[in-house]
Amino acid sequence: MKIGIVCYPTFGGSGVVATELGKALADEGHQVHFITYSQPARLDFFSANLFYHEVSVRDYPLFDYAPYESALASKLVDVVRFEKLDILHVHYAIPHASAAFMAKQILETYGIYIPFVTTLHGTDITLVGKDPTYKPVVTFSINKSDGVTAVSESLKKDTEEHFEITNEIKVIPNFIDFTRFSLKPKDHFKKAIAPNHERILIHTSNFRKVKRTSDVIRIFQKIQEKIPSKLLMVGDGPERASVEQLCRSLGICEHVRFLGKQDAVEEILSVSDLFLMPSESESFGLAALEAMACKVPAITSNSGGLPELNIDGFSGYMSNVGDVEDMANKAISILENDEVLKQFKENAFKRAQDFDLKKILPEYVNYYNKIIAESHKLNEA
Ligand code: GMT
Repeated sequence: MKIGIVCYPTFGGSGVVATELGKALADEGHQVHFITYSQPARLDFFSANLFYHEVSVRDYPLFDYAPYESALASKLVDVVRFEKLDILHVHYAIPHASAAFMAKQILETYGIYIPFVTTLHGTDITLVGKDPTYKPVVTFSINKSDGVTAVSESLKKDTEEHFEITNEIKVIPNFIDFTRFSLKPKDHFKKAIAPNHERILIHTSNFRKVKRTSDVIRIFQKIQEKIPSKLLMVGDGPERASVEQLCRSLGICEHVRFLGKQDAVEEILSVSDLFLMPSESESFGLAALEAMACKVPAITSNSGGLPELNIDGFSGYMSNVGDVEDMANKAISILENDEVLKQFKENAFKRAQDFDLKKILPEYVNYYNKIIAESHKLNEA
């Protein structure tokens, strides 16, 4: 199959899923074309089946806002025509689904009929998409997609609740590649972080408000009062400065390290004992799955799709959003006993295996085949 993938090429979850999916499809022999405005963060190697087409937006003094959506649609038309793609798969509805729809319409004028699949990731629905600024376009482009997938049942439900959806939404959960995410021997790094065998807690995110990063610090402070521990804060974003300020005012800076954006997250996860994700909303929680794959249990909120990933009392624990006290107590109950911690680590790994790339990839391939077959039927009629 020849597949075009559109995504945000950044460290965000949707871009990571899109890139990992494309890489896995290419490994299976499919030809995969990434169409984005810059090289995706995890696409930094050569593969015979992987192609990258950059969308460049021409600036002009008239434009206060450069028309990225038009540039993307034009690029899609070009790539589909000349690379003879079978299907387009766009990740994150805004503005990728509407650009794909426009490209599809233009391509029909050339006698080319290409179906497109839209994958909803979370904030494209729960935060940005349902804002009146974008809602009519998001609703329209979801309904006009030839296939729609959501990364959790919760996101599917949210979408159906907040938009007038006439299309069937298929849930295909996010996945993990165990060849990359697994426990790595990094004892020297562990010693450097926790020289006195302190427990190591970790949070990875884009430090947006929705991640409640200040809750991470407050949970850690409570844990630290009971159990000698260190906190690794991985990632960067708008909340970083205020979170650092909070550490200073709580007087816990010496126990917290801000590592910024990191490529080899799996190595940092490998030295960690517990993952903290107190998010306000989380359609799936890919970062928690990455942690679990490296045998790191997770303390998460129970919002959005997190209950579909984290099994309360098994792979970690869940609490209500904002219940810092409860999250800290549950973390302590895991960390205070070596045997309990060991068991939770094994359980987290076991749970992560349910989302093994090898299990989820065929779901996408089968879905593409179904959508392509339906589209052929429709266009022959
Ligand atoms: O979490 C973010 O802010 C990034 C965002 C994205 O679209 O890049 O992540 C969303 O998609 C991820 C991959 O499907 C999910 O694992 C995250 O839960 C989801 N984030 C939210 O719903 C807040």
